[in-house]
Amino acid sequence: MIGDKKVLYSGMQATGNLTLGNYLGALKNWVTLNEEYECFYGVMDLHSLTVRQNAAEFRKRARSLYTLYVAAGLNPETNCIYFQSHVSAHAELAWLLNCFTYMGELNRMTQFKDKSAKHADNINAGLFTYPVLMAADILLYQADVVPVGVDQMQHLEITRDIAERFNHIYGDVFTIPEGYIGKSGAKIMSLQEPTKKMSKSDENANASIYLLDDTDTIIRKFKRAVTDSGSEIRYAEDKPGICNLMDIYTATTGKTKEEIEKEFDGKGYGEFKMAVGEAVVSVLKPLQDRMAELEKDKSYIDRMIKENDEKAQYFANKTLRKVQKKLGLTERIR
Ligand code: ATP
Ligand code: LTN
Repeated sequence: MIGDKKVLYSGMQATGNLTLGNYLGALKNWVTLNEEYECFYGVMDLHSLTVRQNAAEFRKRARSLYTLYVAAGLNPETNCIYFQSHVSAHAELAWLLNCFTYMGELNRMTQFKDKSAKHADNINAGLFTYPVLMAADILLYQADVVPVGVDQMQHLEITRDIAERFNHIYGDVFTIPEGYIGKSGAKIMSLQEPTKKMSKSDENANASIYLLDDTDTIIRKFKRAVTDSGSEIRYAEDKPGICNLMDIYTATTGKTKEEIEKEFDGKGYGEFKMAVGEAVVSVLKPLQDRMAELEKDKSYIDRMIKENDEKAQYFANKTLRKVQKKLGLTERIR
């Protein structure tokens, strides 16, 4: 708790361009939950380093992600939006928590398995201990709730296990966080292979809608989206392509599956794809306009970065000092 509010923590890696999956699965929910909680949102640039980055591009992309959070509707004056690498307590707590995490637990993480298969030439220790750094992110701020897409729930479970293990030995040091999955958009699938999640690191650009794609590109990608045999717009297990488009339509218009089935009764896939494309454009266009505005005002974003770094450091260091003390590390002399 900070004041009388519960704490919300979340973040995204600064790798690749954000997709509609990131928006509907995460960012959009953050905005909805915003009022109710004291919120911290990190640009997870340390996590991004588990994959090789080009320094110049990376720097630009991380800043752009920060601005995108703001463009999506998170007010940096009332929410703490900051860069993970600017708060050294993240790396420090991650080390301490490494000593409370078992190899066997980390070995079970599906993201580690997936990413090792994808980057077979660079299976580094950071990729393996990635969930421990994520646990440190969350636990430093004593978060009550962590909104993420379904794919991150396993990392949230390990965070809870680590926190409970630590608390069991040292008393109530960490708040045990709960995951939060939004009602719709929890898992948006690839437009080209609808059994695979839409991912910003997908090599096929037609598989993902990027948040900064222009209108024509968005419509074209939806027109080309892989659909299933048959012609009915129906939410059914054997129609992963149509289900995904319906999920996207629900998440962008608020319409239920029944309403959509009724709306497109007797109409073909072509017409439905167009409607989904237009619904997505109407959600992304205002965000893109705001992004362009914000990018013109460098000094505003700079000021927000500076103020929020300090705020994040204050709360993070408070927890870190408590942990260090519990562990018996020698106290600083002031
Ligand atoms: P990468 O492809 O590089 O692994 P990613 O697209 O999965 O990245 P992350 O940075 O890992 O993106 O995730 C940011 C947030 O977006 C997380 O909360 C994650 O659960 C959510 N998210 C990512 N992809 C999707 C998706 N396809 N559907 C719903 N939520 C998603
Ligand atoms: N692993 C997350 C990004 C992330 C995160 C966090 C999310 C890093 N630290 C803490 C929530 C809370 C991902 O989305 N891939």
